Amino acid sequence: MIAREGNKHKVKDWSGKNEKWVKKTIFFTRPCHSLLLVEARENPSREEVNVKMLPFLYFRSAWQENGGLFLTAPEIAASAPAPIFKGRVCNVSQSMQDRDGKIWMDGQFVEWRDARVHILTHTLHYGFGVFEGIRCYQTDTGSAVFRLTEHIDRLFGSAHILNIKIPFSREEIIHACLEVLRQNGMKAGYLRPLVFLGAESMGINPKPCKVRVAVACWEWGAYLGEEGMENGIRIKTSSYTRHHPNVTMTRAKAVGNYSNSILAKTEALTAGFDEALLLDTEGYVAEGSGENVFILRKGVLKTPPLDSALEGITRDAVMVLAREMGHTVVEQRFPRDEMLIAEEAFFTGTAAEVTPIRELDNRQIGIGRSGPVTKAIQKRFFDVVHGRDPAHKAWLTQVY
Ligand code: PPE
Repeated sequence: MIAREGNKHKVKDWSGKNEKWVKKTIFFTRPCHSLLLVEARENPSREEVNVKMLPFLYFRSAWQENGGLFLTAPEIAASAPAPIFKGRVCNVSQSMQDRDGKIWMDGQFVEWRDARVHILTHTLHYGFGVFEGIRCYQTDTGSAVFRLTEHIDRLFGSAHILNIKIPFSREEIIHACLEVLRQNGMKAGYLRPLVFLGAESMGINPKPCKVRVAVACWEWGAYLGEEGMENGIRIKTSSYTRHHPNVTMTRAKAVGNYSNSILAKTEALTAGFDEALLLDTEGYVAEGSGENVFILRKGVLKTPPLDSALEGITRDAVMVLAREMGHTVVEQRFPRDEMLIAEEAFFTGTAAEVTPIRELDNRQIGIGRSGPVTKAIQKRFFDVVHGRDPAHKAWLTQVY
């Protein structure tokens, strides 16, 4: 039973035995997974936002008894007082390991909570493995995965670059991706295929280790926040340089490459920005920690060549769509000062989709919010992924 008095709510704690009053209680649900109770004190820091999972039945009765104080994450973003969440609602999430559902591992489905590896797993120690990130969207005629074949081709290409032989065929991995969505009843979400080395042996030489493959899926909202998607994000030039192709091979979407991304991302977040902009070894703009970058400069769309940036599949889609829309698109190096005086800028990525950039290093870019070209490309992109554009149906693989 949840009592309400003004803006205070009486809630049971995790054990269900003790009751206390909290200032603000917000419920939201993530279909297919457990439900969340977010309990926030007035003006807490982000770390103090206390996230607890409650059993489904408790939640359902709480919801009924409470007359529907039951919000989705975007609704919280819209309704929560700004100081409580500081626009970072989508970063409040439950543990990845403690969920209901199924994960595909080495050819079969296992219970979500049983999808474990041994602590001496080679990839955990040396960061040698490859992965993918793929999105599934709802369309008018059911759910569909965006550019599934291209993602699986890149996965096999990444493994080939690292000399890892995937013990499954492309068709088998494609089937695993579709089936994991079906087994979890997921209508829209993010797919994560991972190729990693097992725990057969320690030491740098990976040869004795078995190559293992997993595919998981989960709900993933706007990667850089709903607000960022609408109005643009603030980014900071990183003190970390993007990979040189002879240091880690950048065409591969390799696990180990992400130490560089994590360093850049955390540096940017700590400094109060939303994302990092990494420069290449020559000092030219390369990409974000998990996104490719575009600028509009003197009416021309520019994106850096693939010297050190990942060969993004969204980047490719956006180049195709922008050209169809009549824009000139070039793959050309540009320095960060050119980005400062660009008319518009945006990031692309599977997770980030098309996210406008409104500020770099505390300088406004263009009008300081999402510009007209970015908006039009973003709209076209969302039309395509949601199956509203017949010209690009071939990019969609039907799930249901
Ligand atoms: N660069 C990097 C470094 C990168 O990680 C991504 C994807 C891209 C560019 C864009 O590539 P594509 O998704 O094919 O358009 N980053 C993935 C991982 C994000 C994460 O936080 O995990 C993604 O978007 O799925």
